Amino acid sequence: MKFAHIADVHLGREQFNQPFRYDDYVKAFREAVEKAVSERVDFILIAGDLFHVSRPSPKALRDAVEILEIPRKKEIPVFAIEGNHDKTIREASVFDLLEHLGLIRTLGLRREEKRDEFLRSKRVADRYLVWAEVGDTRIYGLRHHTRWQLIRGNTNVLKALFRGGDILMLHQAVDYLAKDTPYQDAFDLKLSELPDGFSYYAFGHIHVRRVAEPEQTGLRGSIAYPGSLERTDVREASHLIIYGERDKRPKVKENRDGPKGFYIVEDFQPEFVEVKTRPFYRVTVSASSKAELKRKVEEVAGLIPKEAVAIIYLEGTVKGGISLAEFNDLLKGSGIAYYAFRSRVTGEAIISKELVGEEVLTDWEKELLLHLREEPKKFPLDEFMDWLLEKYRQGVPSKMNVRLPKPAEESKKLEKTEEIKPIVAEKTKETEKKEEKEKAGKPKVEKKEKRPRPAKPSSLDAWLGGKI
Ligand SMILES: [Mn+2]
Repeated sequence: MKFAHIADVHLGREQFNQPFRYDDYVKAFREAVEKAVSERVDFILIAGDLFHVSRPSPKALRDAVEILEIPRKKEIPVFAIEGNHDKTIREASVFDLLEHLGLIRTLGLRREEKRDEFLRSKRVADRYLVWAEVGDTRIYGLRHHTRWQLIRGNTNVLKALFRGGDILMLHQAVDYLAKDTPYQDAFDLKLSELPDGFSYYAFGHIHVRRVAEPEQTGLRGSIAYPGSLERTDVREASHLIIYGERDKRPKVKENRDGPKGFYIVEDFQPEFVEVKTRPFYRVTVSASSKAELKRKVEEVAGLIPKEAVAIIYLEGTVKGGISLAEFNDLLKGSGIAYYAFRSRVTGEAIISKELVGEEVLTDWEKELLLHLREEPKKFPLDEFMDWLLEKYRQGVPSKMNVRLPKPAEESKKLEKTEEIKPIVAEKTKETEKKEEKEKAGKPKVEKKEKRPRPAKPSSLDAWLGGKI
């Protein structure tokens, strides 16, 4: 059994408002799918963010249809989940349309039962869990959810839904693999929160390539992120040029997170397949005067290939600071496909940003700032509101990614403010028992159903905060 694992395609994105960047994203997807098909895979997985937005343009949709026709003609099924960029709470999504055309099959919790050559369904609360079977390989998946939807009190929705199988496809950032990525302090799941018993964890969301082997994690299978198919952020640059204040000449090196592509997985072992992408240079030029910055920038331009994208950071302490307008026309004649300057130059007597961050802001304010700095697409308003409400529910904690309060703690709070009713005491006992069991490593989430509950009927909908 052999399959392709692709993630974070972001079709429809026109990076830097450059039409050629739209084409680059389409080309990368076409190359990945063609390579997968020529490898004669049994199926293709798309682990979220096929599109850059949940309502793609007709052009992006046409390109997706054209490319997805390639595996369909060879009768290679494509299984997909929605990512944070392309999920929707509307009743019908673009994924439904592609599914209707027979181009993809969407896995996860769905409103309707799905059964065909590959899809199987099981009723869960008021939804259907839809998974795929290819031969004797069982593939499960769930679209992107926020941490606050997945881990609610001591209910872990993932562990409740998934009790093992061959492949688990998710679009979430796991802390263990998020080091040195934008998700380092904003992960969705801790390693221990992943359901065990899968031979391969086909993940998306982190845009750089990462694999964690079973020996590292203690899980049955590897957790793998193929990374985005094209470069979505300067951190994913192919090359780095550093021209420091004391350097006689610039240093050029390849970025460890530079190569882009996807995995071909055989016997649950991922093998990286590179996809050709446009060179992308991240340049840092440091100097103590405007004239020196300009001279160094012109010198560096000779090292950047014409077809490249280049983001040039200007650094140093320059009297009176600089205006980027004076740099924007500097490389006009260079022929470089796209370049942009970012200034980190400081005038004198500026309070260190680090000092402000460390000394003045509380942890919760730092986290808030971190979220506000995110692109709205990456952290949409509805998720931000979820997050904010959850923080307030917890009484604005001071630690990042704090553990959610355990029901036992909540009960204690109740005891202080209200009369102790027998039912509260009973709940606490049961919760304690449950916690002991969890400590022993056997979470039994279905027990929750037997606990005294409010009049509202239990449903997965309620677990997920009314949004699936
Ligand atoms: Mn993405």
